[in-house]
Amino acid sequence: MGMSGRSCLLRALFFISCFVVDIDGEAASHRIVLYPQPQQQNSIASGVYRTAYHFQPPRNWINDPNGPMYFNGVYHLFYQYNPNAAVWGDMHWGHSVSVDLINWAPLPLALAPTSPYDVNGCFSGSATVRRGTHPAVLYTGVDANYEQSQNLALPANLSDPVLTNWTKSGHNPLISAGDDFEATNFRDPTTAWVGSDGLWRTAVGAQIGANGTALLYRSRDFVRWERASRPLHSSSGSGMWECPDFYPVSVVGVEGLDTPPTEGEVKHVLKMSLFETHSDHYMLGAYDAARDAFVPEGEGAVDDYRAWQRYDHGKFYASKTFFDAGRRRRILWGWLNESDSEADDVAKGWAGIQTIPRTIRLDSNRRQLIQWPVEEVRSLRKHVVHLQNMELQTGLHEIKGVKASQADVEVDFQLHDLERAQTFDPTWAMDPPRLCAEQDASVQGGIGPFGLLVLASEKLEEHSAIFFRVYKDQNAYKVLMCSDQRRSSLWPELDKAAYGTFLDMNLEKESKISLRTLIDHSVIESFGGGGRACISARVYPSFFSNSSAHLYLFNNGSSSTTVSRLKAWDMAGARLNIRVDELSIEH
Ligand code: DQQ
Repeated sequence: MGMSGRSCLLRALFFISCFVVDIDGEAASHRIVLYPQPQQQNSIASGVYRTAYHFQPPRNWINDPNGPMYFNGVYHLFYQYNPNAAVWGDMHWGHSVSVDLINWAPLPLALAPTSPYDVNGCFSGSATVRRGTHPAVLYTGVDANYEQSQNLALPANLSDPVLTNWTKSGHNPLISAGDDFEATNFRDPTTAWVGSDGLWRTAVGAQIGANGTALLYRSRDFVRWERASRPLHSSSGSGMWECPDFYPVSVVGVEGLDTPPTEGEVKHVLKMSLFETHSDHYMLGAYDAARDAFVPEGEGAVDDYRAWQRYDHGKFYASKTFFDAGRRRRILWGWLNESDSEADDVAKGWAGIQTIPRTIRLDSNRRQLIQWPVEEVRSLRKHVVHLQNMELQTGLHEIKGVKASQADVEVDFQLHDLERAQTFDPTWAMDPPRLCAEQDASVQGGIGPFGLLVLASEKLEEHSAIFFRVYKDQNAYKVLMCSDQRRSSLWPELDKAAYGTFLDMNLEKESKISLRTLIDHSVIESFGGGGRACISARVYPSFFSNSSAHLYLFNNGSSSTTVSRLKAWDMAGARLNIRVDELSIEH
């Protein structure tokens, strides 16, 4: 097929996909049932959307990752868990352990809301491995008046290799709210660190007036804590800061760092989860140890959260990092909520998953963080489809031979004819998701849109598009990355969003844009530009119950691009709920 034929085909397919969506919506509201119809199966509840290799427990609701840690050769992942329902509430700490971050064994609940100070929930918190030998978790308790305090729990038996049981401290509650803020806005202590004075520090999220803040507390014995006169950091108008996270990153190497180092060639990261927008933002900066304060730099120094950077531009919240002392890396986990309705969650009996654990480090440009799935994920790769130096002209190219609902796809797009890029309108910089929706995959451009159509039905009525578009700005090229779920499913009442961001990269120098997308039934987790931008999404294609998914490369730009390399792997399922004795724990 020639180029114009492909172009026609592409336009036709996009047209059909829009048309079918509209017609279906129209028809749905005027449907007349002449004969009794078989009950339509609620496809959301059918089980096909459960993940094969993203962490989730067998049933019920989960949200924030809590207290992740590496201890004695075992990875611990705790998480906010409602053991009795697939909706938020009655918060416990669930607990699973792993030796490879891929296969997990569930343990009994680590924390339950049984004490007066946490009777309304054991909310989020962090683990600290004190002196490398004594793990402790600090967590938020919510009392009968919904007032929040910070509390301590310790392993009941340190010689148990998986730390099955946890005991709440008899000194709880350790830290109560101050008089200058609402006790209902005081939660989620960080991993603690020791200052040069030998005192422990932890930061707790709070809201004072309209200001989001990470309050700082110090302690000699981990039990008696005093509030510092200044917060670690605060900002005006950003509202409640949930789940703060504070850690160093190396400026010179790729190794992760443990929380204490304040000297040497490091920068510090302060992350906060903004309650009002349900998005995680971070700032790069320095830790001024003398003042015990975080000093943001660059865009973080602008006192407006819209200028702060984001870990992920899609569905991603309440994340937390930990230092993996075994492999000297820092690992990030985030919570991916569902995009369906609460009624759907109840019908399917579960809600919430965790992202793939991602290593996190500073980019060589020192301006942003780079995230990448932990290398252990590669152990799940099976059969591979490989393409090299393929000219991707305007049109669609199906990637056959891979199970498209459970795959890991890596692709490099080599660009040429950059001068054909569309001219950039500076107002577009304000709202990349809107730009992704307005200039979606069906809107022809100069350089791009090109990328992947994933979880696509045979006739493309349903698909999600992950794509790039290049614009020519005054002195540089701008690269837009989008993940558009608006046509991901014919099921109504889903949150079908278009997400997007600009990639901070020098396209003239690199001339190549890479994309890695992890596809896992209802998850699309994408890493653009080698992990400079991430977008995670949750989708529920309606065709899943009776037909299999397709995967395409596409280009809807007037200029061709070269797929210099594509590898798409079938992914094996992780074993997410094995018995502890099936883990090979080395003693
Ligand atoms: N989730 C927890 C809180 C935290 C919030 C409650 C963030 O501790 O602030 O489930 O999602």
